[in-house]
Amino acid sequence: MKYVLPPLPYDFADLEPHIDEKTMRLHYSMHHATYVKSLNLALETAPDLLRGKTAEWLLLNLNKIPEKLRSTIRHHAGGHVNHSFFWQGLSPVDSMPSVELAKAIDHSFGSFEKFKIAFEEAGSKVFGSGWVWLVKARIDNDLRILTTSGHDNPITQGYTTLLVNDVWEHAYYLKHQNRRPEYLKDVWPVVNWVEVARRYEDSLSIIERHLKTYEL
Ligand code: MN3
Repeated sequence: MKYVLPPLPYDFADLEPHIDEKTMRLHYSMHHATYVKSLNLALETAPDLLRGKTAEWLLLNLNKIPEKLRSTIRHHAGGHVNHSFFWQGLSPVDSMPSVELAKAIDHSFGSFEKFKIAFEEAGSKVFGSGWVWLVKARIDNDLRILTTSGHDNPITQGYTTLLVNDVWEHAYYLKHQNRRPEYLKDVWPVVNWVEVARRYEDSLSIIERHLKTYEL
């Protein structure tokens, strides 16, 4: 099985002016495509056990990957999973959290506005390259904001991911240069809340899928 770059659900220019066309074009066609290409390359020399698995499976089963390939696969599989998830969570169409999701956000953060401020703050503070996430904790169903460095993904720590923003410089440097907090604020109008709500509502089946993934 070859990993493939998933089609973008909108055109490069559709998220303008919030995310500019040139950034989208480079980010998807160069950065994400390179993770896919490098992941395929790394798998060429991997044991048969690892072939035909989803990129998510690889992240959830890093202990089954030979040490000499582990950090390469962790990086490129993470880059592929995170970017695929990121694109799906954006949309040029205006949307709002569903009633259920809005209630959960209010419960965990006090209000939607407070949640957004906390998410922006967490994203601003990521040192170096990484991601800022809204996740649901499996242990108590609470929503939390987490950050990961490199291309690490909270699914490996018992969380279901709902929303992510990419805070690697390549995600914003062309338009915002060093103003990462401004970029984090700019992205809100293009968040696909319909997709975030779907992930929230599907979180139980997503957890089951991950648990099964561990057993394979
Ligand atoms: Mn990126």
